[in-house]
Amino acid sequence: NANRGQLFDEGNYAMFIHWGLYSQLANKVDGKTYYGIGEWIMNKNMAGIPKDRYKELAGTFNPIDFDADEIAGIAKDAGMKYIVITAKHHDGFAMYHSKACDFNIVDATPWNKDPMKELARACRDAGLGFGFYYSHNQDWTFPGGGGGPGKDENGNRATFDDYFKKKCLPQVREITTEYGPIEIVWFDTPGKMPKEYVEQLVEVVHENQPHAMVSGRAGHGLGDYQTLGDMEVPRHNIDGMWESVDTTNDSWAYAWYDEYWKSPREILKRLLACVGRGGTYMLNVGPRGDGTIPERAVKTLRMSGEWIRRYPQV
Ligand code: FUL
Repeated sequence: NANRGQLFDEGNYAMFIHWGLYSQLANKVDGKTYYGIGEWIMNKNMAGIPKDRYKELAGTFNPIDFDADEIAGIAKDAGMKYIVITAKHHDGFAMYHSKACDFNIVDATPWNKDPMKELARACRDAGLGFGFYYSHNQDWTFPGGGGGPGKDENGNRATFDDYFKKKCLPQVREITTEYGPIEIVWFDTPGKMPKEYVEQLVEVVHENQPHAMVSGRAGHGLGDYQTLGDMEVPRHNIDGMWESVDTTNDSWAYAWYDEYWKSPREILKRLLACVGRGGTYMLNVGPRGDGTIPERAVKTLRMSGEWIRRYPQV
């Protein structure tokens, strides 16, 4: 599809959002703080929260202050062109209404709403593109998922193929059909996922969303462009279509202690380093469990946005 690169041609600055059940923990479990990237809190290298206990977090997830128009407005004012948000991270919790798995924000939380319907609409209203992050390989709560439980509820062995057919593929169908036109599906950490699975996912995305791009981390070189390492800002030119993903502070997901904010000047430097070398810069914010974006992140984005508006040719 000749159209597919259009997104990067027309908009090389984007908002990335990591938001999920982990956001309400903010890196603190039973009074103890764990330092690291917040969306990994469940993992054994962080707090090591057992699956069933982690799942209980859905019962208290109630982001009453989530405001899709406000978030879209922040991105727009910053000079960003699209938003990519976690539909499902490694923890396996779907932040949208999934029919394939009831461990999702509508069926499992008291809030009972689908924020992605709202955000997709708000982005369209603001003239922004919209897309989903989807952890296709790692799924720490579904039987057979990468890094997940090896057995189902009845104690039967579950394979990656079980997870793929029951959850991953149906969910990728959902996110590419239920939210209108989307610009990107951002797969991540393919690990040792066999090629035939990645091929199927890429096919589903391209079939349902001919205009959408698949991230460089789909695996097996099947993405539509190159995604650099986490927070990697290149010091040399790079050929082809590529993207850098960065954070406003240190963690992707909200962490209560993480006040290591990059200054607006630092953000601009990193943005310009990417854009100047022909790449796209996707900058992350981590909303709190209540749905609000930390003030310092908002301020940084606004200040760099003011500079961008003054020099629109950049
Ligand atoms: C990584 C993931 O494991 C992180 O949690 C985060 O989503 C980052 C953008 O990609 O590899």
